[in-house]
Amino acid sequence: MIRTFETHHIRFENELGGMWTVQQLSEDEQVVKTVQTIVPSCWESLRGFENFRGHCRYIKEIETVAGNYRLIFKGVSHTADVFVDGEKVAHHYNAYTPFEVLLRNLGEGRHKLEVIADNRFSEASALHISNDYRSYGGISRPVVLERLNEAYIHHVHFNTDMAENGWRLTFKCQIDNLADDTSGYSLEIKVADEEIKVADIRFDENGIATVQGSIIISDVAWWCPESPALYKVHTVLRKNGTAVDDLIERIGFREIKVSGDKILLNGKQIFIKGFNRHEDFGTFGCAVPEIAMNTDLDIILSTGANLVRTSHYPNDERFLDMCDERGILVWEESHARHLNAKQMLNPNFRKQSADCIDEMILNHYNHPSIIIWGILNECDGTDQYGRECYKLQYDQIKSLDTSRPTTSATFKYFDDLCYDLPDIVSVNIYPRWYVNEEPTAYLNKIREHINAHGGFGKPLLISECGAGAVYGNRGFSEVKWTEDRQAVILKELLHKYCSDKTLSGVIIWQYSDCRVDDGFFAQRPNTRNNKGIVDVYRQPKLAYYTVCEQFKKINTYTEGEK
Ligand code: ADA
Repeated sequence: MIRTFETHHIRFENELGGMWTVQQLSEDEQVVKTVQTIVPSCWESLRGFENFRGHCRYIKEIETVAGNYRLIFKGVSHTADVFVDGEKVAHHYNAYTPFEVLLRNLGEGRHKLEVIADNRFSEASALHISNDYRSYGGISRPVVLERLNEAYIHHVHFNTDMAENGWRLTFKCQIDNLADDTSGYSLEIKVADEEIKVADIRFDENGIATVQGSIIISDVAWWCPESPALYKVHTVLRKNGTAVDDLIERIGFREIKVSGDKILLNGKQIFIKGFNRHEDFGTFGCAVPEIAMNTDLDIILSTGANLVRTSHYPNDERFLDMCDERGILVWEESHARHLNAKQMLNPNFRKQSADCIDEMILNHYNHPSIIIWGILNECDGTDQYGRECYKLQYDQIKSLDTSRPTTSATFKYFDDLCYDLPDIVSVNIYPRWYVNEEPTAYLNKIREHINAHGGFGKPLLISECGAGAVYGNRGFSEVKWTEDRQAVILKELLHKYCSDKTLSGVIIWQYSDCRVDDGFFAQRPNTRNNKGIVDVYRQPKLAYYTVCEQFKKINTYTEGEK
């Protein structure tokens, strides 16, 4: 499945799933072993590859008629080099964002597609470093082959804003032209019984046209957690009246705003109660099967939660589609976790971060479930260079999307120099786990500092709090790492923080246990981050029931003033 809904009636697209050949390569490029596998998948799912950190060659033969094609990789972990018939056609860094390559005038017949996937750590990789989650290896998300006409719709973004007599729907569409003939093109956009027509499209010297506009639509259902109404938007490109390409996107009529220290969804103040979720499932690694994505949302919704934070990277768009459909709010964040000052000085850091933000927003813009863009989880904003990095990324996000608030989760509460930069201030705190502090007093100390250093008057989120437990480890002693202790800690945290009307929400660390890189084995039993309320196979710990009890007491909409 490419998306959970059909995205084209006219354009030909085909998912290059099924069997691929995988060659495990040695450091000197020799083939060590060759197996067959299903794509998408992680190679850690394969016998003999469970702990492999290196590079592999994926091979698939494709057959085409003559024409222009676009290859789209939804995710290759973590660095990809792509070859078609032996010619290198693409390079991409980062497992968590899509990339594409145009194959112009591809001949009729069979073609050899090769992808070198590499999950090694080196200076070439500023964001995938040994971390408290595993950087897996493989073609971990779908591969799509599209056949294109001479001109095609590259993408179209939609904004929905509450207006006096309904909703203002704003669109911005990019059309790419691969031929010299640029005459006779027009566009039509159909949504909710409305149709927008744009005639006489003009292309620039690079063969790119940008078409934008807006209309007021009055009679539509709103998108909200309790009623996530979705509308398909069918954009059709015509040449001299004949339809030559199309793109179906899906939107929700909703508005997210920050007003003072409140977060407003469709004009109503909300309290976020959520989970941090890594893309990780047992032996499937980050290539979480579609059914597992949906059952994750079943479990998350069953607790009374209303948000998922995509800690700490952009997620698979099929999961985001499911969040759109299920009414789960999303804080999606660009890829980074706990990079110190030295790691942020890696010469690749700024470009790799900027590319990730560009690709995240380009591809995920239309998801109504995404209400917050996050960056730089627990990175270093305590000196001027770090602050400059944060500011660059916040400014980049605002240049791409002004419709959503920004934030970043800090753990350097008393040294952070960036509280004036984001729309929402977020803190990762672990009272009763890493520090034996009383939760409310601990938070108040931090909040006092934030208010005095640029964060006053902004919404405050607890972006992480929680405790660890090894699944099945029970005991009267309630020592740390027992399920009993995890449940006791979470009960206190959620009772106190969910009743704190000065907060805009609490996001538990974390939803499920996940595998971590070998470098973290010493402080992570079974080389896993065990702070999930379910284990890697979604078996509930005692804490699951505690969270259900606590979250279900709290409404998503905050009645009255704080
Ligand atoms: C940090 C970090 C998480 C995780 C957590 C933990 O807050 O943001 O990724 O590592 O700590 O389990 O300690």
